[in-house]
Formats: sequence, structure tokens, C-alpha cells
Amino acid sequence: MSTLLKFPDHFLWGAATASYQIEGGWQADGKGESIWDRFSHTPGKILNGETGDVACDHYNRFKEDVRLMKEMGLQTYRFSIAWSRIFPEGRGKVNQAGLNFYSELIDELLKAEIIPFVTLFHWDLPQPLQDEGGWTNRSTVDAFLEYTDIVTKTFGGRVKNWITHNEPSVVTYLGYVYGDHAPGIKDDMPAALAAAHHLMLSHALALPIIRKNSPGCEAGIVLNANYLQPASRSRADLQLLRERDGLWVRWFLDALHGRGYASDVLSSLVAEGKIPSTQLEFVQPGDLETISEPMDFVGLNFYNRDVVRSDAIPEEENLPQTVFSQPKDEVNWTEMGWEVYPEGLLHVLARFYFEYQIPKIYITENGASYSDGPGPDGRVHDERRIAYLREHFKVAHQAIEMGVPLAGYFVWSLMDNFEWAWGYRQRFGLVWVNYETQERILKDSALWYHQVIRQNGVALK
Ligand code: IFM
Repeated sequence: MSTLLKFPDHFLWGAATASYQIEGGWQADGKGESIWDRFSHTPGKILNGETGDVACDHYNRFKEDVRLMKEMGLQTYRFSIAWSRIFPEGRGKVNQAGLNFYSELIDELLKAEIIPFVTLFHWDLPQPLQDEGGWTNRSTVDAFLEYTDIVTKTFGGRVKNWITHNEPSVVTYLGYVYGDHAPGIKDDMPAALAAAHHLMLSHALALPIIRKNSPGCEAGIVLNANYLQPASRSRADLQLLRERDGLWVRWFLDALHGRGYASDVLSSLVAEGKIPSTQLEFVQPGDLETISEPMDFVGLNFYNRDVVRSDAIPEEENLPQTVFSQPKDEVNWTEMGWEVYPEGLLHVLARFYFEYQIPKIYITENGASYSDGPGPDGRVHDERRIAYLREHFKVAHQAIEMGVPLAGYFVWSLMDNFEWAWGYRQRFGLVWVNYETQERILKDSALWYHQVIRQNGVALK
């Protein structure tokens, strides 16, 4: 009999989604346009010209989807609210039909004894706010607080777990530097850092509003962090790693924990000519203290390892040092081209906890894209996803044994869905979705996950 690694009592097992990725109904019942509606409708932005107009039609099928969650034994479900369903113009007039939709979803979850875990912002900013500058404009912070107030006033009695923002670094850099995500702006580092600042400011100012409207709740933010490893011990690789980590992770973690904005990152950006000065004009007196408002938890989205290799290694430095390579044939890759490297999760969790003393951590996303579909028997035998999850669950267990206060785990994703710039090509779901018919099938990974949840533990093999 195989050994079972037991998780602590009350450990929460769930799955996650986001509004734009599953809901569809992009103009239903008074919903306004979001930046993702605009972006996906712009030719050339999304693989195969796909959009989230219909997606998984969850807007109309949420009851069936909650039944599937129940069948899977989920204890909690992380989903996001589409801001433009509530405020079609981003602020001002509330659209009651939008509130009704989420109210019914929350009731359905509670009836099924599934804890709703709500993200307020998972990237679908109302387009009218973008027209005024989006997150680069400080007034978007006020609009976010107005939206937070209505949502948490309405649902605060029934929802006790709140996430302000999902992955602010992705909004920042993919939205304003790489341009792969809405609003699709390229190479504008000053705008990116202004957006990041306003995202964090709005997060921190939202916390007391959430706590007032939802007594006894817990509230936090979700950050993404891959495990970064230098390709060699050369100074150039180590420097590049420090810069990348500084920009994508430390920038956010430091500011949220009262350490301000990383000065080495600022200096590098000035040296590279990406920002004019280390003085950020959008940071007003008191902002950094505000941003360090304590949170109840931090959510970590973890997927893979990235090996960091600089092009700038001087010849004399290119010595036969320890090299961490990722030979294509010896390494497991998911279909996103992301390396499967479960040990990395331990490093990242340990760093979050030991370096920042975060009181409670959830893994708010972890999962793998594999396109396995229904076989002749009508079932989806997604063994690779099971292996991926099993190995990551084992590492999570190890982290708990090391003392990391890990309180729950959300698999990304509940179901196959719209994977942003990748359209529907990438499938992360525990549930298979046929986008022609909207038929759903629980994959083998969903059935396996049900066992894990039932036993509150993962078998070693
Ligand atoms: O689909 C996304 C999700 O919206 C945010 N985190 C990463 C996932 C996979 O790319």
C-alpha cells in the first residue's frame, strides 16, 4: 500500500478561474466593454483571432459548472468578478443585473458547500477607464475603491475570502512593456511602473473597505513567481537574474512589505535609459506607507522554472562553471513551453515565508496545459496533468513540514478556457470543454483530484 502524505486539518482544496476566461456573455444584461473585449476584437492580438465573447458560456451554465465542482469534491472555488458587469462605465451607475449574476453564483456555491474565494480584479478593466489612462491614471484607484465597496457591501456577508488583484506584474509588464496583453502598450516602462504603483495603492486602500463590509473576512493579493535559476555562475547571469527577479517579484513583495521600491532595480532602469530618473513622480508622500497595509494572506501562482541566461557573458567569464541547463529531451515541458520543475515551488514558498514573514499563504494557481482530449472511450486520460499535480502537491506537503503556513491549494484551472493571447489552444482544465457544443467532461485528473480531496492527502505514487 502506498504511503499517503496527509495535509493539515482544514487545509482547503479548490480550483480557480477568471471572469474573462470562462464567462462569455460579453454584452449580456448591460455589461460594459472591458479592455480584454477591445483587445481580443483587435485583429492580430490573439492566436487565431479568438475572443472571450462566448468562452465556456459559464454566464449561462454556472449551475451546471457548480454541479461539476461538487462532483469533484471541491471545498473552495476561486473566481473573479467582471468589473464591467457591475459598472459598465467603470464607475458611477451600478448595473444590478451584474450583481444578480454573482449573487446567484455565490448562492449556488454555498448551497453546494463550496467556499467562494473572490478575486476583484483579474485583468478585465472597464474600457472607459482605459480611455482615461487606465492604471496609469491615479483616478482609477478611486474607481476601484468604488467598485470594491459595492461588491463587498453586497456580498460581504456571504463571501469571507477576498483577493484584490491577480498578478499585478503581468498587468504591468505584459500590458505596458511587451504589449502581449491588454491594453497592448509596448516599451513604456514609466507607464508600466505607474500602473504597478496604482495597482498596489488600490489594493492597500481596498483592504479596510473589504474588512469593514465583510466582517471576519480575510483579504490579500495574488502574486506570480516562477523559480528563477542562473544558467551559470557568471556575474552576467547572476546580475540578469537579480534584475529579472527585482522587476517581476521583489518590486511588488518589497513595496507590499514596507521596504519601498527596490533601489537596485530603479538604478538599472535609469542606466538602461528605460526611465528618466530614480524619482518616480507618480509616488505621492505617504503612498509607500499606505501600500504596506498588512494583509491576511498572500496568494502565490506558481507554474515553472526559468533558467536565466545573459547574452552578455564576457569571454573570460565563460568558464566551465556549474551550468543549469534544460536539455530539450531530458526535461518535461508543458504545452505552454513551461518546464515542469516541482522543486522550484519549495524554493519560492520558502522565500515568500522566510524573507517576508507572510502569515498565511495560499497557492492560488498551479496547473499544466496539456491538450489531451476525449479518447474512444469518451474519457480524457490526462496522465501528464495528474503527474504534474501529484509532484507539486508533494512539494507543498514538504513546505508545510518545513513550517511554511500554507493554508490551501487552487488548481488552475477548473476547466479549459480562454488562455489570453493563446486563445483556446492551451488547455489547463480539470474539466474538458468542447467549445462547439459546450459539453463538459471531467478529465481523469478531476477524478484523481477528488480522491486527494477526500483523503486530504496525496499518495506518494
Ligand atoms: O490563465 C492564466 C491566469 O489567468 C493567470 N495566471 C496564469 C494562468 C496560465 O497562464
